[in-house]
Amino acid sequence: MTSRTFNRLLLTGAAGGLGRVLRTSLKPLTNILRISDIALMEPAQAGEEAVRCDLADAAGVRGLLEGVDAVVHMGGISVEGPWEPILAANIAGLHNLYEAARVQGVKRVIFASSNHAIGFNPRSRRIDANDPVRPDGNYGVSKAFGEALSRFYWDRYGLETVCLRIGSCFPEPKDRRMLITWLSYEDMSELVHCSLTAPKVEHTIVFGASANRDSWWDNKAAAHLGWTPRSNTEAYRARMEALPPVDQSDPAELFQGGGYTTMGPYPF
Ligand code: NAI
Ligand code: 15L
Repeated sequence: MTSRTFNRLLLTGAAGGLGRVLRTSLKPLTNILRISDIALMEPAQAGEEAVRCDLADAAGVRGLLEGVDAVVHMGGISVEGPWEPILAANIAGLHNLYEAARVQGVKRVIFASSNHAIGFNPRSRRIDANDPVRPDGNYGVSKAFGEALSRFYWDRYGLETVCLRIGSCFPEPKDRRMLITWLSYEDMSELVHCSLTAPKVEHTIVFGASANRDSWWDNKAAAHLGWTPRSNTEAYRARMEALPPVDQSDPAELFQGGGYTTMGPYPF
């Protein structure tokens, strides 16, 4: 018998920025942490299994999900860009993941969505999880797809998902916008922990920002996760506000998604 919550937890995107943080913080929750990425990962340590896999490879993803209890899905293209790689990793790849999870009887997926699923909301609006998606590019569309796909797997198959609409999760905020959108690594780890262990999540959408002074996002629809962010951006405010002034009429300054709203189009 074990006191750990899971026997085998799968972490995708384990070679990435957030995956590397979660690789450490998820360990106490599971007997075996299966880590996966298309890129090379640090070698597996005690209590880990490393499986290199392209999410676009359906057979590979079927094998990846074998024996897995729950998934923390961080893998995929994580920025705006041309359609084809996003289609392969974030659309076909996510479908592969959910089909494999369904076949395997996985109970819960924590899906890294993004604020770019709602990035075309003006900064003057405060929104919650019931507001419609307003993606701000190919990448945002793929995250909106992930939210719809996971909703379908809950309604049809009872596979629970928490969609994390992550703001900007880096060691520190990098610009004025991130004074509002920043999510500390500590708060991110705690959010994933709460999402995995809350007794019942069904299909939940939660905005991932720390307890910053200003916010565009209302998390009342995710209160059942029991997540309370503790970090904030006040220690960075003076430095960010001293950066060169921005053009307030630039769409990148008007919308929540920032610069993503002005990227593209890409060669077609
Ligand atoms: P990252 O780009 O550092 O990590 C993503 C990982 O996915 C990489 O290691 C990459 O090799 C892997 N990957 C890419 N294509 C793949 C494929 N076809 N098959 C398997 N693996 C593949 O991104 P980061 O910052 O760690 O973000 C993690 C997740 O959180 C991503 O899904 C991202 O979209 C989402 N997110 C992150 C935010 C942030 O501020 N860091 C904000 C909003 C969402
Ligand atoms: C994201 O979704 C990206 O993964 C990350 O690199 C940042 O661009 C972040 O959004 C953001 O909006 O700051």
